[in-house]
Amino acid sequence: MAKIALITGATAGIGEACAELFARENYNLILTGRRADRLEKLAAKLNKKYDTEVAVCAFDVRDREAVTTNFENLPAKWKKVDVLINNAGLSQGLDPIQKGDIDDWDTMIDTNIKGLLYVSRVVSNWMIKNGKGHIVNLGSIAGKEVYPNGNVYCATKHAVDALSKGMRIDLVQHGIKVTAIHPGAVETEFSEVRFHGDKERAKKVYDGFEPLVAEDIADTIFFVVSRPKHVNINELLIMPAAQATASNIVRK
Ligand code: NDP
Ligand code: 8X3
Repeated sequence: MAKIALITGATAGIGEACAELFARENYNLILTGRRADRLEKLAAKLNKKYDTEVAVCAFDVRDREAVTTNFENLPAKWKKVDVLINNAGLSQGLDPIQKGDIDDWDTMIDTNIKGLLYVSRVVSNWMIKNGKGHIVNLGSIAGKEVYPNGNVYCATKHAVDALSKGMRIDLVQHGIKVTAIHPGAVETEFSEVRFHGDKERAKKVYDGFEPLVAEDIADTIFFVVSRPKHVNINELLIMPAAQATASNIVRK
């Protein structure tokens, strides 16, 4: 029987690349995100290209009720999730703490921390029932370091780091592995979202050096979940070769 991966935030970037790779590797997929049209298009493409089965659930991870209802309404066969990729997340704004937009702060905290928790609460119980599973949380270099004006985004990713450690302790007795992946700069829609749709400013983030691409992270996640049963990679920090720390990037 094909394994099942549940990927949050599959409408773009790292989540979409994971969907493509896991489909190629014969997984059936549960894909989530807010943009239903993108989910439908991706599902149709993967279904045709790889003959994979895809279930889509369009909802906002900040909506606790929607998370629970969408997942609990899935047919029983979809609840045998082998891999959960907690990827949905975002940054909004890049301002000093005294000038930060409080709505942006709420959005980041509600999505990156609370959304991840709502999803994990449901799916970890399915995994406990199945006696196995692997949860992969998307942290960030921002969860390991703090950079100027990164304040609240960095705090949410530090929380993901702590939650990954906590989840590992709580779930190890149930045969569930937990891994945190911490990427440096990956060129996706991330910066466009951070700068509220300002494409010019977003592009400049990646000028003059070669950033990671979403497929690099998908490859890494697939590597992590395909280790032998007795092996777990607790966490993995992956950076562009030109980036030494969160703010030290060699630009040519
Ligand atoms: P993208 O903006 O390209 O993709 C983000 C995904 O998250 C989209 O599919 C989006 O879907 C989904 N998402 C955002 N908010 C919500 C929400 N409220 N409800 C449901 N889904 C949501 O960014 P990336 O692929 O780069 O980011 C993926 C993860 O990787 C994030 O957690 C990010 O913090 C992390 N990361 C990114 C790095 C980078 O440099 N790009 C580096 C380190 C970590 P939709 O809008 O359709 O809801
Ligand atoms: C995304 C990478 O350096 O912009 O998490 O925080 S960074």
